[in-house]
Amino acid sequence: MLKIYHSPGTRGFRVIWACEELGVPYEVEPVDFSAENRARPEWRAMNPVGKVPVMTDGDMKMFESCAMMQYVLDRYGDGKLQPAKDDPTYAHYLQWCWFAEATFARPLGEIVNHRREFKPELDDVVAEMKSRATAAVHAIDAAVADRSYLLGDTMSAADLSICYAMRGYRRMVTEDLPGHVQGLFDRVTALPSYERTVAAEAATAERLKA
Ligand SMILES: N[C@@H](CCC(=O)N[C@@H](CS)C(=O)NCC(=O)O)C(=O)O
Repeated sequence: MLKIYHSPGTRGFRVIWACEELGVPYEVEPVDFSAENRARPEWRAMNPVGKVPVMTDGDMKMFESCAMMQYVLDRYGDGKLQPAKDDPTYAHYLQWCWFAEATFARPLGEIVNHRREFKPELDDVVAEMKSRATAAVHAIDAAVADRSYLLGDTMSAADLSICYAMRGYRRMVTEDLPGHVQGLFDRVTALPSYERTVAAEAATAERLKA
């Protein structure tokens, strides 16, 4: 069984969401997100840079949330949520999956890190990161101007991954999304799998409190 080591509000969300949308069984192992816990040698043995999430599947252990999503899709997805490799949309599928983390979530992560580590004296850095994240949102808006999902009429894991990061954007930058992006976000977060993922997060938070 897949085990997702997750702290509420963090990137394990997109992996849980993919499992929920595919109906792939998984269990969540709650992780205390404190810097102290993530610095422990036991956690460093799970994730060598002290971040979350981590996922295991039997003896296999991996970190990097988008790679986890892709693993779940390839191994257990039965061709769902991604185009076939010879499909004309495959290149853009890869593009948006990588964009979700490397280009969009990255400046959002830096906002969190700068606020936590350096406090307000780095306001200029935060403003720059907000502007980079906003440029990413405009790129997504243009991409979905003539379609329901990033690849056209069919939703893929790229939409889930982008909309996971969009939650952070709405929290940290603005809830006021450009129109096409708002449509994408509304469609994807209306999925029952989204609600189940939010519920899994809440249950994880409760377990950490207990
Ligand atoms: N690219 C990595 C990023 C992992 C990451 O930055 N996780 C955040 C939580 S969402 C974290 O652990 N931050 C703590 C830190 O960077 O100190 C992934 O997608 O798994």
